Amino acid sequence: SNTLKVILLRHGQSELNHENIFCGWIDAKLTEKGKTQARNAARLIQDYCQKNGVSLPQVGYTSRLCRTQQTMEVMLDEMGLEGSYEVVPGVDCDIGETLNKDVVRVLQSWRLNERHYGSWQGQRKPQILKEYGKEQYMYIRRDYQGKPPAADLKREMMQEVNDPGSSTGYEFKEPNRHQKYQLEEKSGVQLPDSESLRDVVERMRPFLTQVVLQVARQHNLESCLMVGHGSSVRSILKILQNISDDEIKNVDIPNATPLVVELDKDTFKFVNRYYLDPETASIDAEKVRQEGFQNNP
Ligand code: DG2
Repeated sequence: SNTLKVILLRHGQSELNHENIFCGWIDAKLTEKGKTQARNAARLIQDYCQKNGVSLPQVGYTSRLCRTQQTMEVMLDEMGLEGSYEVVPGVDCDIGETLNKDVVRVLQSWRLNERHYGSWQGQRKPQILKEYGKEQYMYIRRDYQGKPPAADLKREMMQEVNDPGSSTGYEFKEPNRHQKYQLEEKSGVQLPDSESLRDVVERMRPFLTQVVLQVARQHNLESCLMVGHGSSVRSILKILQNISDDEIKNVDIPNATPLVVELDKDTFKFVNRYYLDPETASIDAEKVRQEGFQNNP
């Protein structure tokens, strides 16, 4: 076939998705439901590849947050690739010159991280909706330029969920993110304390065009697998499909629902895009949109 298949999905349900809490760069884990979702996603991708004569992805990408890494791991295990993949944390483009055909290479990059949700991180969606009102709430969540107030970085990382002793029921500790993002800081990357979707698109674009697409070209790949987040997946779609600043407001990304973006192999022009399970995708996308408007997600 003449197209490159970029297989794209958001991680499975995280502990904070489950609690209806804004997560952003907080490093929440998957719930059991999230893992099941990841296994289902892997099966859909396997069926798709088999039916269409596309080889399974040889290269995968995740963010530096563990919910995408866990999703990838569960998926690769489900595909029978347990033990035959290698994980390479990287800043930008260090995927290496050669690929071993029997080993899936998974590159982790901060550029695939979720949008930094500023001071909204760790806060309950219904609570923020009440504080800001419907219009501001949706503006900051979905407008291309919408940006929450900057975070107090001391509250950045949620270490333990479910601490009944703290006022929100959640305990924040301060292992500070310098520890986690040493690699990035050494390379001079300026890490954000709040981002709009525009900011995410700006940090994503060079990674997509200079790494993901170039690696596909260099190794003549038929497909690659990207596990991102709500807003990082929206950014990838915006770039690959050239969606307008206005239209992207209406796009919501459900958990662990694989989406294929077909690009012309030579020009990387957008050819087609489809969910592997379109009915579930549209129901679940609508639920994402409504988050905060009811207490139970
Ligand atoms: C969600 C997106 O991101 O929230 O940061 O809470 O994909 O990492 O679970 P993800 C978060 P919304 O923008 O959809 O409210």
